[in-house]
Amino acid sequence: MEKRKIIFDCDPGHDDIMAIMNALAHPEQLEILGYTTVCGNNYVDKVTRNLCQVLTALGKDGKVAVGYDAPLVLDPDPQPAAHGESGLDGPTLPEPTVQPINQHAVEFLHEMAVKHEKITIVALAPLTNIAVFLKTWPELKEKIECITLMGGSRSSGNILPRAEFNIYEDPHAAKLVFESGVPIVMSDIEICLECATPHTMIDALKGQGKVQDLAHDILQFFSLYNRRRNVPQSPVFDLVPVMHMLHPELFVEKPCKVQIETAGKYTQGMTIVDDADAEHANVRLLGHCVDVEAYNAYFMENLKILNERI
Ligand SMILES: [Ca+2]
Repeated sequence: MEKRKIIFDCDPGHDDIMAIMNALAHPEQLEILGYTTVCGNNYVDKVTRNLCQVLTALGKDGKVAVGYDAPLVLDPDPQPAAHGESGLDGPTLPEPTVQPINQHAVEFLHEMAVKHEKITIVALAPLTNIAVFLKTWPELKEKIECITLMGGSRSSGNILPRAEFNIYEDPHAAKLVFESGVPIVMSDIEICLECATPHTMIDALKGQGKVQDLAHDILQFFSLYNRRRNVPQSPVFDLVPVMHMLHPELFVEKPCKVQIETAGKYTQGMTIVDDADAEHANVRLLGHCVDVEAYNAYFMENLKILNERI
């Protein structure tokens, strides 16, 4: 099987790290060309440091290119309630020996798109970097196999009643990306909730190995919100796009037309999903997971595989 060349555009972020760990477990399928960071869950210096610390803890190198520290138009809106003051509260992490490269995220995306025949962008954060890249070099759109993103919702929200954070944070960037014509795979709130991970599985990670211990500490913090509400599982949002690349057979895809609300007083960042207009579809929506048990079994197995490989 030919390896898929991927770039993570991310704001780590507890769930970003789970996505990255699962991809790192399968270098035979996914070749990580690098990571671009962006302001999202927290400011870009914090999320970049978090990523570099985790890569250091895993003994992994990687090209980390720092991106924008604010959305295109709006002001940053960090989310310490969800991710803590650091943007990745919970685990104890080493001082990073991995350091960002001396190249802006958008320049790095450009270089990779020029250099490789096809790249896939795994977008786990507000879409600021990607929007600027597409706007600056529209001729390189055809080099992007797809943008597989965590963002949006059909009828729910996690920042507003009808808006998901990544799209809400930079709706102008999202609009540019969704209207770009580049193939998009969308993992929205609903599919992420469907694939939520039982807290019993998170608890059982402790003592299984170095990687599992780190994942345990990250997920313990991330699951506090639901644990306090006596909900027995938590969504690990950003993991879904990676699991879809590794196991597409687990998902039912639906072609949809998706438009972005940029200006609504109550609906900033709302994704208007029209699943009745396949003719004008700009998105393959992951509409349903056919085997959530298998999904979470693969999740745990991937952590084990990564532990054996570091
Ligand atoms: Ca994220």
